[in-house]
Amino acid sequence: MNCYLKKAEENLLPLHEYTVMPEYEKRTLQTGDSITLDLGNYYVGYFSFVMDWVDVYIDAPVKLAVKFCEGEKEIDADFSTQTSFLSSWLQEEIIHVDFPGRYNMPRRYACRYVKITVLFSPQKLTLSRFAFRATTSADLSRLTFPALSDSRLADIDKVSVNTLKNCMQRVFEDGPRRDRRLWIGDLRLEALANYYTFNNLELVKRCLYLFAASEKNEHGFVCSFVYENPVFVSGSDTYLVDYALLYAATACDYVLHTGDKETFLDIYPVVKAQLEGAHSILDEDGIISRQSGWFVFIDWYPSIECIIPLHGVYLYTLDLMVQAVEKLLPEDAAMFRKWLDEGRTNAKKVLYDAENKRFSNSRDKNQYSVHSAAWMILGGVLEAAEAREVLTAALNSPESKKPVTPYMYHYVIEAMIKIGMKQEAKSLLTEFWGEMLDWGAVTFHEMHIPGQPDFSAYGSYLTNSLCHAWSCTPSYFIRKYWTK
Ligand code: RAM
Repeated sequence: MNCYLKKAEENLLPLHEYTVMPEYEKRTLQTGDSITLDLGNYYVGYFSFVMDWVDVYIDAPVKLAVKFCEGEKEIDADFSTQTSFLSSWLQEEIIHVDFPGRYNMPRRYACRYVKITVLFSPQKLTLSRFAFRATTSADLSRLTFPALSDSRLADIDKVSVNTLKNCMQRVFEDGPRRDRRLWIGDLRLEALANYYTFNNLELVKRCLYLFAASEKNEHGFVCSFVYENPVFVSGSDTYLVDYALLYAATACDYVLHTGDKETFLDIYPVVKAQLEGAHSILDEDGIISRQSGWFVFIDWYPSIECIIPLHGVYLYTLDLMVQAVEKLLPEDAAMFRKWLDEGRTNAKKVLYDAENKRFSNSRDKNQYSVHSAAWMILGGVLEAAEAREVLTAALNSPESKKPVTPYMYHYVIEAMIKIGMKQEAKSLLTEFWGEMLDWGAVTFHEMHIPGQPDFSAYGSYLTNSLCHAWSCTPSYFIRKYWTK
């Protein structure tokens, strides 16, 4: 076994389990009847129930449709007519229960509501003693909640923590209903929020090792996601350059947070290779160049152009690398510092439109976006005063493309804090994440456009993930910056 994989396995700890029993008033059911259970919160785990006969023994299998719903809208939606290319993630089973007694459903589900419809029963029956065995690798006994005078922020913090808790399983999953796997972009944000909440360091270590063990492409980039259960599979040939860089950023955050140099140095060859890979694809102007295929993520905005944001991710990661290796590996730190200085100078020269105070360039079809402003600021291309003007204009302009994911909003908020817009950052966070609370969220969603509850990048709102890892970072900001 690959030695990185072995270390990943050594850091796999048993999951915590607890059973949730929803309230339900038992009644007699027959063919055609439906019941809906509300677990009272969102959980990830395994469902079971007891079926019993009423006055006549049930002498043939009972056919049930059991539907697990992340949100209320799924309860009455017809999953069978869903045409989204992601529709097999919708959680609905047709089961046959042969005998009275407890029935354990074998698959893992992620939901708040469970709807059961009796499709056929030869006799009257009852369903009762519902039990949802929830799992998480978050140790709830480690969690404390900060005293916040702003109750809206306190509510946002609670829902963020709930989101993170449910995504923390054998790995930091992106979404426990969809895609149920370890993606780099999600991992980085979950790890940050985890440091300020559950502080499960083994889980971060495990995930860092899993990517170190993954396949690499011709530039040395790690795969953007891996599967680890039941077998380790890395790839599907997805190599996103921004995610590869953010793998290095995650390793830097880890060593800066924990001081665990041993783990960092262990994976360092892979970490360093991500920066070298990005440096090797700079064009003649010293700007990261476009590669063939699906090569960068940034956000789910349908036609977002990515070169400027990606160059910002490169600079941002270099900056973190300098901090992480300054004392440990001074020669490498000097090399990263040089690349960073050159990268910033080139960005300002080539990608910045100083007259209009915006980042836009033919490489990105002159598209104007909040994404490019935020990432260039995180890359340290502008001084704070000018950066404030640029970001404020991009956020307020009717012409600019705006993010559609909490993932990208995380980086917008971080950029604001970096350039001294702390108050504005807090208001934006409260407004953006707060609207999801108004829509009834008990976990934060994968995508969110203010005022457009049905938006989806996947052809159907139903296949959006309603408990999505990358949405959990309000807890990071609140606990790091806004608690007294
Ligand atoms: C989707 C998921 C995941 C994200 C990738 C890029 O499949 O939302 O969280 O990291 O896209």
